[in-house]
Amino acid sequence: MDNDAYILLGANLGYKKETFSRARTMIAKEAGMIVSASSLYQTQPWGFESNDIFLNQALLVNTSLDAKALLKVLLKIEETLGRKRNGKGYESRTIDIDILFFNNEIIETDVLTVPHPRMHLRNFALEPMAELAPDFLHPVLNKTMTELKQCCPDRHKVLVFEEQHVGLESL
Ligand code: PH2
Ligand code: MG
Ligand code: MG
Repeated sequence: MDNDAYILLGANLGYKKETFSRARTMIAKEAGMIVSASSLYQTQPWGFESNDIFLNQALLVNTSLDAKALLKVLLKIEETLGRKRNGKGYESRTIDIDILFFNNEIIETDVLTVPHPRMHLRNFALEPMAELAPDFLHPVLNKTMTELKQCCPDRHKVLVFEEQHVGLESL
């Protein structure tokens, strides 16, 4: 059976736009078809101090993998794209690929929590999600992405860096 996964790319080190492009290519090859993509957003670091601004983008991926297998693939792609972890707290990174939603499922295992437990507190996740899927319902909070964005108290700045255009060839 096919699954719809909303995932979020994030990076604040290196050639972020280029890294995203490589990540999308690898996701399409190893995880499943990228059905849609949000604009690229420039976002202030949330939860830690850094002068390195983030780039974030949400994707809808149609995948035959289950959530655990998808996570494994995404972690491998992170590693290939130079992700280093020190294991404690938030830190700057070349790429982070998080599963925000997996169908309407609620998943709690030792390695994975879906919906992402903090996505509703973060403009950098809500803005791209509200663009991509404004009416998608958070299966735990029972609010749409638009509603969550409107009631989110986060004041970190989020700016469109590069708009997602519909390709001319598809018009
Ligand atoms: N990811 C984090 C912590 N803080 N801030 C922004 N702006 N974008 C992120 O992707 C991000 C963050 C944890 O993964
Ligand atoms: Mg993250
Ligand atoms: Mg992560």
